[in-house]
Amino acid sequence: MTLTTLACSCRAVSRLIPAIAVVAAFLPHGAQAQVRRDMFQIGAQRYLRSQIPLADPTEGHHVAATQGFGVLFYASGPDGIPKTVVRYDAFGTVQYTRVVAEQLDEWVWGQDAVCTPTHDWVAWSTNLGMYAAQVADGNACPIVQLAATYGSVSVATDGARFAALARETFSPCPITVRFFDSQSAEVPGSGSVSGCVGGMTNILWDPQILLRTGAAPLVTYREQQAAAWTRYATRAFTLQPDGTIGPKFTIVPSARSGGMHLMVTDGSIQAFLLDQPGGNGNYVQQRFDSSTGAPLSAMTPIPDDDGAAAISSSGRFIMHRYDAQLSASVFRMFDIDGAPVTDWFAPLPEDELFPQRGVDPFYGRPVALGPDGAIYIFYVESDGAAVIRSSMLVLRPVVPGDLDGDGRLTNFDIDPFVLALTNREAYIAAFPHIPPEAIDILGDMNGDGLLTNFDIDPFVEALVNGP
Ligand SMILES: [Ca+2]
Ligand SMILES: [Ca+2]
Repeated sequence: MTLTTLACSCRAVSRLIPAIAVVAAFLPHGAQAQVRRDMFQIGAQRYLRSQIPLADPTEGHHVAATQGFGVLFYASGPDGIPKTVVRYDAFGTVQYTRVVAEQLDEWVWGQDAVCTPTHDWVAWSTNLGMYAAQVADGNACPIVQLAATYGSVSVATDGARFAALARETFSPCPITVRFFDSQSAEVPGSGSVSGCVGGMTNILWDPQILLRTGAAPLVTYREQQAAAWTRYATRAFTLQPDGTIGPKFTIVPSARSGGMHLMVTDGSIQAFLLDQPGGNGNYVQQRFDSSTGAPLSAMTPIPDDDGAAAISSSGRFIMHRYDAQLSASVFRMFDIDGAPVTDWFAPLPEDELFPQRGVDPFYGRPVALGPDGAIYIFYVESDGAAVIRSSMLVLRPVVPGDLDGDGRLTNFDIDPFVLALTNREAYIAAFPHIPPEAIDILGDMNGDGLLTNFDIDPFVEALVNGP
């Protein structure tokens, strides 16, 4: 199919497919629920919005994302739900649901997860110890015990290997770090550390393992300032191949408290620090060199936030807060250096999300932002005592004309475009990963909401000259 033959090969097709459609999808624990998909606009960017209710409401949760995929890791209390991983594609379709550990009278302290196109790693802490496991292609690999008591967990990947970190809460031995390949085998000589590492104290909060391509792994942490419970410095050290630690260096010496989120983006560290005491209680953002701790950007206030950040591997990040006036969780995206990319937006009015919500306002968190710009948000509705309902929401940027669904408009979209226009049943059979109700959303080039012959000329125009 060439551009010349494209326009004349298409016969008249006009289908009235509702912009909002409802389909069934498989959900955790064998139950079925309704997936709702429609269009959503944030600024000039259109999104395919997929809302996926969870069959069993759950509270504990972690969300991670990569190109094309997002992972929800959730668990609940002793009377609750096994620790479970659900992988969604950016169209909101469940790829698999996998229980990684049965519930054994454990309570869950913390969770972490990383997501790659082919492997997901999760780590969690319970009263019985800290654990990590890989989930790949729908199979759960053996569970690794990182430590025998509870504490903080962190997992990371550089695409080739995975690292899991555990920090025991009451142990003088601050960290355990272990490295694994994509088959869950421990990587020999990779610098795995178990037990005490030299020169550390137990004043080490929120340690995170960061993997950098072509450089030694990094552990970042908050170190309490002497005699000041609420004041911390953000520091880091490298892990050497022999399992020893390199020199510690300071990233943020200032006396700032509260949450901190770090991730390597293009070899830099993205840091979020709660600007108090003395500040206004909002977060500030700054990037640092991951080898020296030297600042790479000015310290930028993030206005009006009160929520945690989610950072994409592209360096973009998203903040979250509860808007009492809207009675809704709102989100805002920023570029790698803290400039707003969007205004604050409510991804879904809460009355639409939870029509029978309880007396407590629902909250929407956590959130993950993929490098493809897809946003994954896990919503929970509570009546103040228990979780009543929970729901996954996926916002996938719509690239008009992207009928093969890879997130870009290229020549590979010509044949799918023609097929969707001329034979929708054949298109649905050829592109099963694309929800049928998304065809008009993806194929509509002239803004009337439908894929018709009137979209041919704008499609060719966009392909030749860009959107
Ligand atoms: Ca495409
Ligand atoms: Ca159209």
